[in-house]
Amino acid sequence: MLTELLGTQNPPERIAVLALPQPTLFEPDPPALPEGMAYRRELIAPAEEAKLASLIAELPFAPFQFHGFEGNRRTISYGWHYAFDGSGLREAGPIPVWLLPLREKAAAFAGLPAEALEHVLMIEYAPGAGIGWHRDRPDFGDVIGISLLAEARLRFRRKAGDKWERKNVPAEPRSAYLLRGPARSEWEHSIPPMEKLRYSVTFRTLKRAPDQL
Ligand SMILES: O=C(O)CCC(=O)C(=O)O
Repeated sequence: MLTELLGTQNPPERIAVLALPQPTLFEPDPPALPEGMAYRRELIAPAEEAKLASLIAELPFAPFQFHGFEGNRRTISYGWHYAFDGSGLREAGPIPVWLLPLREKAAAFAGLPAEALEHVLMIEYAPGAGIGWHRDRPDFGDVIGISLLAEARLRFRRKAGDKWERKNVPAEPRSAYLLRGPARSEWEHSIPPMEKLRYSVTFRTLKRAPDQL
């Protein structure tokens, strides 16, 4: 469980899966998305991706912390930060100004006002880093993920009796995905260890109690 969440597990069957040829992306058919998920190719242009990647590379990333253990991906959050050390959700530094145009695009894609995306988590997946099976914290609402530099295989699973129903969605560089509804609340997702450097920029809304609105 712990190694799954940290994304550090590397059993032989995963290596075997990675050695298979990459799926042909959306050809001939788009992949079946979990209900509530939306996907947008080329949310940003290659020049914007290159500029963002060069700025993101300079950020003071730190290894992902989970109850005293370290994952092999590195992260940094703005707006709000969720700490897996019992302290939970805390305010973090403001979202960098250079990320605001990306937030505008993410919000328009999700049909939300940009200010609703109060939190951003940036992840650096060096080769070998992934993320284990999880659903995002219930403190958050909608999740919009933007992929930079390398394609990831977003794996989804949910319990169906004593089996798992599974779907795979390629998250292409410059694309965005939205997790809402069952894709957010019923399905777990994970990313197997990357072969090449990938950055993800994940914007989330906050779920607030009515007296905090
Ligand atoms: O890198 C991604 O696109 C997924 C990130 C993710 O699942 C998470 O931060 O909870």
